Amino acid sequence: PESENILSEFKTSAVLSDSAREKTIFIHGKLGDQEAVVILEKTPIREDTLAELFTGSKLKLEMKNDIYSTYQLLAPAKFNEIKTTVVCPATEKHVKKYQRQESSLVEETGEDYKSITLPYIQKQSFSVQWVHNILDKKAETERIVFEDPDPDVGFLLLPDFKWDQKQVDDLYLIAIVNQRDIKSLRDLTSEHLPLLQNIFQKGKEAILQRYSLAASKLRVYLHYQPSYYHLHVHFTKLGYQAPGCGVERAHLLADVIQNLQSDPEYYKTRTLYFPLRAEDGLLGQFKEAGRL
Ligand code: M7G
Repeated sequence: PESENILSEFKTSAVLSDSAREKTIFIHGKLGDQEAVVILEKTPIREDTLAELFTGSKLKLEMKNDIYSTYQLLAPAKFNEIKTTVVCPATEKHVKKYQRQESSLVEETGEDYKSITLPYIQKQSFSVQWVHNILDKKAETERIVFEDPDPDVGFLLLPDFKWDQKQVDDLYLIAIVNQRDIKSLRDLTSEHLPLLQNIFQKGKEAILQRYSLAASKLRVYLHYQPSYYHLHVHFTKLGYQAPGCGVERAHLLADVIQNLQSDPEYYKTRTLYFPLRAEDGLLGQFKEAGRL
């Protein structure tokens, strides 16, 4: 556990977005001479710590009226933790990813994918170095929840970095496939059914074992477009609205499997719909091609 505070050197240049309801703030700034994005998030209040919270805190009365009263609860330091994510050095693309922006829905035919999207993502997408570090056991090794080492159908299951693993209510894991050349949903054909079925089956079993959460409580899906073009599957708790996970980008793994069973080329040929943010370079490419 690192205790040095790199953030004491942080110089804020702009608030990219914030939400009082989600209790988050996304900040762009500098750490030394490097660009950085810092994300702060107040963590949920956990039922299993309530007794400790109530006995260990001080109450400061704010107002009282009839049967109503409001207080400020002065809780011990450990209850005031703020989950903090630092991206440094951050690219221009990271800054844009976290900026509040208007979105437009794009219609991408199989042809559009080949002529517009693919050339763009081949030169413009986020590095997947962090994914390779996980597969090569150079990072997050102690966080691995389940591993199937098979080179074709194997994958690694581990907590998404959005989840602090303190409570199951906001459970969020990702399964990263061992194969390195599957970029996204668009690359999937019926050949990949054994891989997808393996992830679905073993991922659910591993989550039941580790977190006692039944398969019927899970939302298992892929994003299209993803941010990172190395195939991965999201496992979240049903009912948890993970930030940045709008319905338009999500494709349920169960549906993906069925679609490939009925048409081996389903994801190569179908028109797919997804939102792109105003500043996303890919949106510019669709506009330039007269597809928007
Ligand atoms: P995505 O659908 O490609 O992008 O999912 P999104 O972020 O637009 O949803 C990638 C997932 O990987 C997201 O849920 C991220 O929170 C997660 N993720 C990203 N990074 C850089 C890391 C990381 O370094 N470690 C872990 N464990 N998860 C990450």
